[in-house]
Amino acid sequence: MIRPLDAATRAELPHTLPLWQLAEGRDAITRRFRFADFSTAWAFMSRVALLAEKLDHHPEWSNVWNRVEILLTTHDAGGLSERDIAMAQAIDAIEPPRIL
Ligand code: H2B
Repeated sequence: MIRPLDAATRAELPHTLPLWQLAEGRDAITRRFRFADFSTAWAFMSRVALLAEKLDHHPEWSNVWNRVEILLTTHDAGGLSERDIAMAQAIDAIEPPRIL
């Protein structure tokens, strides 16, 4: 079992992860990405997949052609945990080519 985020860390989320939003109706964060085309979106997803395996933390996500939507939450914690912050920061650090 992983501990859920404490209240102070949660309150700081807009500053810690300014590119992510709180999900509606879930204790989760989301970010939407848009790329030049499907191939670029898929290349990005491949990198996220490798990160997920490395960090042992897996996104809920979807892809429609050049768009990718990622939702992060920690199933073992029943909501947000430090693992989601670490994963979001790792995703944010992926180099371009990415968002248009
Ligand atoms: N990913 C996410 N998002 N939440 C988890 O609780 C989680 C995971 N748990 N990836 C990991 C894998 C766990 O199931 C394995 C056994 O470490």
